[in-house]
Amino acid sequence: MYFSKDNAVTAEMIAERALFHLKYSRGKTLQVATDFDKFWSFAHVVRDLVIDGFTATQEEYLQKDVKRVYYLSMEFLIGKLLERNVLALDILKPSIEALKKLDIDLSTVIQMDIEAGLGNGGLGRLAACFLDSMASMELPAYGYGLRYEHGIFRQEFEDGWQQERPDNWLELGYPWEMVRPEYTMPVFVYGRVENISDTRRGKQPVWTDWQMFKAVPYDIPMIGFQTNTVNMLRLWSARADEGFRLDVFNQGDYVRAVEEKNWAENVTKVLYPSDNTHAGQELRLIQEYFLVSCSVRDIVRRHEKKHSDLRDFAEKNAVQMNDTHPALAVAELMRIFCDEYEMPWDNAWEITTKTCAYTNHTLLPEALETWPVELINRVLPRHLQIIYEINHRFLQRVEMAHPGNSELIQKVSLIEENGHRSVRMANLAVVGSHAVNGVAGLHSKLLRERVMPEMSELYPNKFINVTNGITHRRWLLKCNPELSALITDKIGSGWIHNLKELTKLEPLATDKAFQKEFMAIKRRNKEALGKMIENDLHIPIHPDSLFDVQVKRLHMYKRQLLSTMYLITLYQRIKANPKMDILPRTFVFAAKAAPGYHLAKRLIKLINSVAVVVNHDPDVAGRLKVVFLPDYNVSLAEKIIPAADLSEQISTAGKEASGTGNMKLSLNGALTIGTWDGANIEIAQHVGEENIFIFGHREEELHALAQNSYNPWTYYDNDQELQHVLEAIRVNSFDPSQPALFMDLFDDLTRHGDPFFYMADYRLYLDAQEKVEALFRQPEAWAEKSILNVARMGWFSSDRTINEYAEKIWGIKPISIPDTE
Ligand code: 26W
Repeated sequence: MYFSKDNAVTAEMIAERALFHLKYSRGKTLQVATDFDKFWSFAHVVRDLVIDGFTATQEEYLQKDVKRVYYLSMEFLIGKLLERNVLALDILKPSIEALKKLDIDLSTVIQMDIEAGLGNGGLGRLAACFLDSMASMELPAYGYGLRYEHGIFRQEFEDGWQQERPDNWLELGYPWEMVRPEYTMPVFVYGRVENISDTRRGKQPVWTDWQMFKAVPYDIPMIGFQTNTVNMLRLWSARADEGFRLDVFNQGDYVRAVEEKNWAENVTKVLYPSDNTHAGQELRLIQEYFLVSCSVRDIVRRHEKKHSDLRDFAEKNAVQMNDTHPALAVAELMRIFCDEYEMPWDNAWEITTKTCAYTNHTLLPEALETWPVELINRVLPRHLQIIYEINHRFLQRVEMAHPGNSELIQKVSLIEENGHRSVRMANLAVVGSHAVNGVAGLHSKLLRERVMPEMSELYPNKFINVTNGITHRRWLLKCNPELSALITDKIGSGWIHNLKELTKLEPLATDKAFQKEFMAIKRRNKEALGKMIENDLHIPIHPDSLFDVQVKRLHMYKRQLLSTMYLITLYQRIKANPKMDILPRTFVFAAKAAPGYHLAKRLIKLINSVAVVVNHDPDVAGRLKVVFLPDYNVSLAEKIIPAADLSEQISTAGKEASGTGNMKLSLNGALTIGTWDGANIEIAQHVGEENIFIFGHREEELHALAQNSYNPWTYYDNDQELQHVLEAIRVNSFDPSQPALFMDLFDDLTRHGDPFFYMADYRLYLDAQEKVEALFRQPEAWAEKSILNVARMGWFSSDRTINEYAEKIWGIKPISIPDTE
């Protein structure tokens, strides 16, 4: 329960409990306690406050036997939790007071909090926003994921190059988790299938000779915002089983046996850091199965607490697969129903498909998961049989409806055959689900029309859209406290529960006094970020310059190189004409590149090289600054986003499934310069096309260009500035001691055919930037549009998104948890 009302939590009580934890959990006196000890103790006070709600919530779900949703995801990019939890419990004031008695302030304690970076980017952060919304909307929901020992790597720059360092987030302990060894699950891999005679059922496939290991759950409470609901995120950690490789122990090879035991514990060692490329490692497949296997068992276990059989399983459980990474859930449910519960295939299939749903998050072909049949056969032999059986029955039905159409069969088959055979995980997920959704309007359309046209014709009603959203509790209330206070002051606090209420700000957009207050807050946020940059990177920043922000994973399709080309163009213009009148701009980049993504890593080096030159050139006279902030993560995003003037969302049209950073930035008053892609389109529709800078070729146009043998050189030949920029990249004019360092980038845009249409959009982008510049020179006009962006972004709350999932896909309803005494 939350404690704002009568029986309020007092500062005395918090202080007393924190001192108790300091003494009995940390073994410290106040005199010798470190900041971390104080953080730990305070975090435990907060945690203690939610235990009653946590148990009451589970109890209520059980007693009322409500339908629950299980969100299966290989990634949860949570960030820090302490401040969020304090706000959710509405104990900010007494906490500030209480911590004084521990000789520390809340902001220091919050800084000590531990960053849970268990995700790569958009997909993982979306999962975290969804947990927030599901708890805040009182939905019976669970997150299931993996407790990686090392989350996304820490990024450092050495001589401008990205270096990856391990993230040791668990090193000092993690106060938000509770280990639950009593719910440990066994997991089986490898082995073979034997057909063994069963007296009742005849010959039955039996999976034998497997290796067993264990999954230990760690639960993190997800506290609803000022409600009694406390849901949980259950993260599994791999352990060796005592019986693991008992055969080798028995052979007396003790050391090898212990080594192999180690192998089992490697399963949850590290998050795979590539985003949008499928590498196909055996260990990754085992990770995916590990998540699926123990989560599904746990779901079945919970179901059986109230039900003697599994007949109404689909009426009580919904499983949402976050991309195809957990798509083996389809085969695992079938295996459990058929092999372990002896259910007839057709019944099992009906329950499985009614239970499962699949969200697609990317159209990039290199990201679509396929696993070699040979590999699945070795790791999960029984699952491969089941996948074959699913495919066989599915293709039979396709053949009945479209006799003799072998091309169709080959396209929709779960098995791809080109030289060697692989399982197409997206096809498995589509066939095994009752709903398949894309994450923004255009994306869902392209998913239907371009990626899976045959599937969407076979299942016209399965494919739907649910546009992404973000939790405004983190991405406005928490990260931008001053703006939040101003909003509340003007329109009341209703927006915190219903973000659509922000529209009440609209009439204030032209109010000069309000504009002043609003822009003063933006200015202070910029000063704060500027100070941080000066302290950490020793680059002086002018808070009146336009803060031009591009923060997201580094990828060629996201086109950080396009804004770099613009930046180089501006620099070259200044060099040609040092006295020119140019709007002062601070380019802020932050991005991690997948460790094996060579072009992306080179681009980081390029941006850092340009930064060194531009930031020190006296001709520039401080009018351009380039900052590449290292180690982009959730907490850094929370500092950058409130300080942004301009939000760069310039992906190649048709490539960014949705984007969610675009929403966070606009909600905090940044104007967007963006392509007609992903959720940019819906943002334009909501804020009004006059309040956003849309530019560039649209997806249909690019599609047509590609079909008519697109030639990047045409653009090159017709644009002198473009030639000049490309030349600078080709020869590396930023560091003549290392010529040709960036030849690969140059080649990609020219000789290699410019797959992401940089050349086609370059001039259009520059034109749009010119409009940005002109508007920024009119502070009142800019302020008006900025306010209108904030006022009209309410629809992008993940509460709205989750509502759509709950209604259209899951069929679950909110249930309020009674107060506990
Ligand atoms: C198997 C390798 C791999 C790893 C991660 C393939 C694909 C992924 C993710 C699906 C990539 C991803 O994060 N996609 C992003 O999802 C966001 C949430 O829906 C969208 O807003 C982004 O546009 C999309 O790129």
